[in-house]
This record gives sequence, C-alpha cells and structure tokens, in this order.
Amino acid sequence: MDKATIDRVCQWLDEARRLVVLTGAGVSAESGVPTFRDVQTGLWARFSPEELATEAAFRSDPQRVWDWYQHRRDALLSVRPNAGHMALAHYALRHPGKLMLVTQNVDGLHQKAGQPHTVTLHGDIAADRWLDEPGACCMAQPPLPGRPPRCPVCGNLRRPAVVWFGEALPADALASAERAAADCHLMLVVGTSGVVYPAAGLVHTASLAGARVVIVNPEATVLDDLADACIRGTSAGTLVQLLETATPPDMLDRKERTDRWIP
Ligand code: BJW
Repeated sequence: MDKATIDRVCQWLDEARRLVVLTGAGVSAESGVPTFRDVQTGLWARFSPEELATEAAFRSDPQRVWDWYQHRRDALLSVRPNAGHMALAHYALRHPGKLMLVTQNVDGLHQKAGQPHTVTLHGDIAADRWLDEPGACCMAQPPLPGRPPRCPVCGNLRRPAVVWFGEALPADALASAERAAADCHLMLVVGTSGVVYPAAGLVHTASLAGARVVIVNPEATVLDDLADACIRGTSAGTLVQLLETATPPDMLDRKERTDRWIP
C-alpha cells in the first residue's frame, strides 16, 4: 500500500467535517461473504442475476429463489463483522455526527459491528415482506409453513426484503444518501464494483458537488476516473490504517466539529 497516498487520505479525513462512506460487498468479503461480481468467487459467477434477483424470477419459480436466499441466510448465521466493519463503527463513535454510512449490503454486518446509524439501500436479507400489497387479512394471519410461506387466506407469498433489479430503492434511504452525497466533504467508496445504479450515482453526485472521492478496492473500478485517490487494498486492512490513525477528534479544531450531520 502506498504510504504517501494513505497519509494524504488521512489528512483529508482530518479536514473533512462531513464524511460519507459508501460500502459494497467487498467490505464483507473478509468475513467470508461472497461478493456478486468477482470472477472466481462472486455469486454471479455461479448464478444468473436474472434468474434469481428479480421479481419476475421469484414469480416464475418462487421456491428456487426462496431456497437460494435461505441458503445465503443460513451461511450468514456464522459470519462475524471483520476489522473493516469494526474500524468504521469505532470511527463513527469517536466522531459523533461526522460519518454517514451508506451501504448496498444486505448482510447486516455493519449493524452487528455496532455502527450507530446505517443507511441501507438494498434492504435486509434477514427480513421478509409480502410479495404483493399486504391486505388486512395477510397482516393478521400467521403464514402457512412452506417454501416460501404463504398467507392461508389470500395466498400472498413471503419474499426476502431485499431490492431486486428493476425495483425502487427505499425512498427515505435513497433520499438521505443523496442529500449526504451532495453535502459531504469526503466520500470513501469501499468494496463496490460501482456498476449498480442508483447507488453508484452517489459517487457522481459527491464528485460533482466538489467533495473529494477516495476509492478503496483491490481492483480497478469503473468509478476510478471520478476519484481523487484510489487505494488498491482490501477493505479491512485499509480501513484500519485510515480510520485508526486519523487524528483523534479532541485534537481537531473545536469550530470544525460543530458543522456535522448530527450537530
Ligand atoms: C474488495 C474485497 C476486499 C473484493 N476489500 N474490496 C443506470 C444505468 C444503467 C442501469 C441502471 C441505471 N439505473 C438503474 C439501472 C438498472 C439496475 C442497474 O444498476 N443495473 C446495472 C447492473 C446495469 N438498477 C436497478 O434495477 C435498481 N433499481 C432501480 O433502478 O429502480 C428504478 C425504479 C424506480 C422507481 C420504480 C421502480 C424502479 C435496483 C438495484 C438492486 C440491486 N440489488 C442487488 C441484489 C440485492 C439482493 C441480494 O443480495 O440478493 O444488490 S444486485 C447486487 O449488486 C447487490 C449489491 O448490493 C449490488 C452492488 O454490488 P457490489 O456491492 O458493488 O458488489 P460487486 O460484487 O459488484 O463488487 C464487489 C467489489 O468488491 C469488487 O469491485 C471487488 O474488487 C471488491 N472486493 N474483495 C475491498 N477484501
């Protein structure tokens, strides 16, 4: 890892009053969670997104899609946050109101690491919701056991509460993320290929608004041209280096600390 770049980014971290960190699947790779697009190990190397991560796929073969998600849920039960998740959570706790964490991940590992507030763009793999609009009967009825479970009255199916291709992102989460991207001084983009929109659009927003953009990824990404610095490293080691060596908040100018997301 290039020491001069790390030092420069540490300096930017100290200077920034509002920091956005956008994370993707690479942040959880060192916890043993497969990414989507890594050529050898990514989920899409073995499965087709069109067959599994769309509403049409679920409607055409609900059991297959349900079982795939159940398999991933089971695998996540034994997974723990890694040093990168922990470094982000500790940094947020040491710098109250400075960091807004926006994640595309559905694995809940930032939350498990104790991150005080996480904006989740693509949902939560551990939760379910009804496939169709929930009617009153559905809300009242315990579902029939099955794969997927079904409402005994109207037949509504349960589905994982994640955002599939072609679906809108949760409006509140996207709006918070867009506001934060437009108003931050520094954005760290960690462990994402940057090909999925509207999440990747946040990086364009931050860059256009004049924020510094730093990309942390062992591989080149399609967003690199927008970056003021690219750190070719894995997330855990790099985040520990960046966030645990930055100047402690009590050494920063008091005035700088008043202009934060949550004053
Ligand atoms: C490491 C590492 C280590 C490895 N350390 N790094 C504009 C242009 C083109 C297309 C579109 C557009 N706008 C919308 C679209 C369509 C579509 C889209 O973006 N398609 C593109 C793929 C072409 N977007 C959508 O459909 C979105 N919805 C939408 O736009 O709705 C519009 C609408 C509005 C109103 C009404 C109705 C509709 C929804 C996108 C949903 C994405 N869902 C998924 C699945 C979630 C559920 C599940 O888990 O199954 O989200 S897809 C998948 O990709 C998942 C991820 O969150 C997302 C991003 O992936 P991520 O995190 O970047 O992972 P990878 O694998 O791609 O990259 C990992 C990276 O880590 C790599 O770079 C590695 O090098 C790196 N890495 N080890 C650090 N140790």
